[in-house]
Amino acid sequence: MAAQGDCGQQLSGGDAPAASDCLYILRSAVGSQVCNPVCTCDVSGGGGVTASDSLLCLKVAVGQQLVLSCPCAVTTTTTSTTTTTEPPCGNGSLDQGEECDDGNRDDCDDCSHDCKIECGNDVVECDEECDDGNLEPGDGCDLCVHGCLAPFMFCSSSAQCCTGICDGAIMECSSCAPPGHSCSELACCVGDCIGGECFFNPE
Ligand SMILES: [Ca+2]
Ligand SMILES: [Ca+2]
Ligand SMILES: [Ca+2]
Ligand SMILES: [Ca+2]
Repeated sequence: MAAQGDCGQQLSGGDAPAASDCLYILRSAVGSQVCNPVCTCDVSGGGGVTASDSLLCLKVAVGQQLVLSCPCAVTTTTTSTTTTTEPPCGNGSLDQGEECDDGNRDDCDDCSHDCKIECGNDVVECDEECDDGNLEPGDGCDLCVHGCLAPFMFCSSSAQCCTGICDGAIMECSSCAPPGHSCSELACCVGDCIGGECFFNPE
């Protein structure tokens, strides 16, 4: 909505300039009035206040659909709404292309500055002991902390295995005792437990 002081409206406060406003512009063009600010009388935007500005004003005042374009920040009808767009990453909600959004742009808090999950990206960073590119446990790296090895994972010592032992014959963690090993704590993988030791198919 236009108001007094808007483009062309030195006097009136209506939606469009009134004839009295246009007369004011004409007087200003001939120097008998002073527009304040001057730009509000230059309704054509042509630079300077002229008789043609008052004519354009008059056309609008009588209802012609013409656009007044005063070269000042104030305009007749446009109200500009300023929308502040927050940066999508760091706004706390998951937007397109984001793996996470923890509401900040900091690294090393599980969600990186560019909204990527830090653990599981196959890059050892921050305070990660390891990063094997996944979040699966049992493969030696469990949520970026050194972890134990699940059965059938390649191993070099039994201490690495989550359960059971490292089967030295195949170098895999085994949750059962292979032949030749003690069956006091683990059941035999194959064969029978005879005298505390696993024997494969003794028959
Ligand atoms: Ca976001
Ligand atoms: Ca973060
Ligand atoms: Ca990582
Ligand atoms: Ca893993």
